[in-house]
Amino acid sequence: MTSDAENNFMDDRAFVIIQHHFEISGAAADSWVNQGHRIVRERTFMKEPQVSIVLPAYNEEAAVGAVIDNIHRAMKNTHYSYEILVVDDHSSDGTVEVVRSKNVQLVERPERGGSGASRRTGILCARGEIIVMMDADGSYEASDIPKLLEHFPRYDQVNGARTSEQGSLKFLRAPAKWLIRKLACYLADTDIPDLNTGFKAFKKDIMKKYLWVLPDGFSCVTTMTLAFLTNGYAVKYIPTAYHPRIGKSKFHPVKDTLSYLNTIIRMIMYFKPMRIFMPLAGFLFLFACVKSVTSFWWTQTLQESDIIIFMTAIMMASLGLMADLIVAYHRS
Ligand SMILES: Nc1nc2c(ncn2[C@@H]2O[C@H](COP(=O)(O)OP(=O)(O)OP(=O)(O)O)[C@@H](O)[C@H]2O)c(=O)[nH]1
Ligand SMILES: [Mg+2]
Repeated sequence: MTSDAENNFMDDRAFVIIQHHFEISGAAADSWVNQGHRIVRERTFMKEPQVSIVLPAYNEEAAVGAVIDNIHRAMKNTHYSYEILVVDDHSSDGTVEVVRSKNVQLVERPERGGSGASRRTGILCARGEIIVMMDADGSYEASDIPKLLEHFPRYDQVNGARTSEQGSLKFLRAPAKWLIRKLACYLADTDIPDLNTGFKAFKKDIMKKYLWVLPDGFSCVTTMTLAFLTNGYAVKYIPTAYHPRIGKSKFHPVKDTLSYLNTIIRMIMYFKPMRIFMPLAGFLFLFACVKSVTSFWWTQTLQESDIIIFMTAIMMASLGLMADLIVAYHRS
């Protein structure tokens, strides 16, 4: 509760929720009941679970009930103890009522913050050592959760890589996603079969170190993957089905695609700056060489612009080295 990462989110109003959560998970389960929440199975609340399944939800009354039932069905036959946490963001439909009627924990954010902000809240409220995240819209297969979990503790993060694109506005989103994924693969220097899957499991302690970098919006899931990849953690992908969502999508094609792009650049700048600065410096250096030779050939002298491009290449390389030094210093 008092670590730096957690303190950073007090302005996020998550603090209120965490307080609330600790009340629930401590001895004061009665106060939870008094606040109008129903405890269906005490075990879920009183014992520390091994796995926390977090569902960010905004206006998902049509799907969230079935998603919760499917998760219970999938987890029932495993040896893991678990809890389900639904993080609601001031839904204006009946999401909260549906969630309250189920055997789960409901976390209500005091103000709407976005799916990423809700995921951060979910991470802070989760009691399990492993957190599973999925959408509350019925698009992911809850029956695949055990397949993600079986790769722990060997891997630090396991992602459900979708075998088909069934998202809303897929004709607009698919090419943009492909380009962004290719850029991310180059920058992170590894193959990423599905960069923005919302179906993932990870070790809570590791993710908590990177809470400060998780954005409020949809690109949060991309950031979670890149944070692990660029910091040398073991990330695995398993194929999973993806169905068209139930209910209305909250994804904004232009705003959210731009924020994905921004996220990738930001993550690489934070964790692997040389992957951006060095190719840029190399390109400028080569360009300056070719331009200088051409200038010399025609005018027997170098032009001012040739010197400026050389200097810019050197500055880029120096900036890359300095950024890398800062990253290395912080890691140490
Ligand atoms: N708490 C919270 N959850 C949100 C918010 N916006 C979206 N979500 C949830 O985040 C999950 C992903 O949102 P979706 O609208 O399904 O976006 P998507 O999965 O990228 O796109 P689709 O292909 O349409 O499913 C869903 O469970 C949403 O209910 C929000 O502002 N707050
Ligand atoms: Mg979805």
